[in-house]
Amino acid sequence: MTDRYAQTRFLISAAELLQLPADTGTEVAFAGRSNTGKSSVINALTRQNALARVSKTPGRTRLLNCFEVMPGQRIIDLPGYGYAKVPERIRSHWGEVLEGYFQTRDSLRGLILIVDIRHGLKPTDRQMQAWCESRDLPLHIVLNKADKLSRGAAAGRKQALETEPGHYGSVQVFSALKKTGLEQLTARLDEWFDVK
Ligand SMILES: Nc1nc2c(ncn2[C@@H]2O[C@H](COP(=O)(O)OP(=O)(O)OP(=O)(O)O)[C@@H](O)[C@H]2O)c(=O)[nH]1
Ligand SMILES: [Mg+2]
Repeated sequence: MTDRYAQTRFLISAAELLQLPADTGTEVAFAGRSNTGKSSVINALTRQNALARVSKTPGRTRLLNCFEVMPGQRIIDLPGYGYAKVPERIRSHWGEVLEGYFQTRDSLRGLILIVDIRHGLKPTDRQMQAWCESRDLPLHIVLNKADKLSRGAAAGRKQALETEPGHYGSVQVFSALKKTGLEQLTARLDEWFDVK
């Protein structure tokens, strides 16, 4: 496994699309429901405990947090969707920002969808999945928090998802807590970042 993701550094937190870095090079977005562990997965990947903020309070990531893996190679930690306690006004604002991001970002090369393995894909996750498929955007689904299930049960969840009729996207089991599944995740990112 390469160490290249350990070099990742924080670039900028954008509240609006206009604040994002120039839309050049290659970008990979991490999306998913609130509290599924997007920030924790990024920290595990980069082996930095506090690069992306982690919180026990769902809905913590309110900004598009941009990280640079290498010049021209970025990771974006997106705010989680589906957290009911976020006021409607903010939720609809974020819906628009996220939609704008996905519709306009030319450098977006792939989407990492973080899912709580215990809960599986929820309707908004399904929408993201369908959206990726309609665009031919590569999708990698990370079933996180696998430490909460037995190994067999975790493998079963993965298989059930992969064998759904019309399934789109690669799938893996992951635990940000135990740092398991990192090799598969880095292999997929290496593909998108065109690492030789
Ligand atoms: N057991 C377990 N807990 C995890 C794992 N990954 C994240 N968590 C916990 O889940 C909670 C949410 O993690 P975050 O990384 O903040 O989740 P997030 O998806 O970035 O959340 P938002 O930014 O609020 O959408 C924290 O309490 C984490 O410690 C994991 O693999 N296993
Ligand atoms: Mg977060």
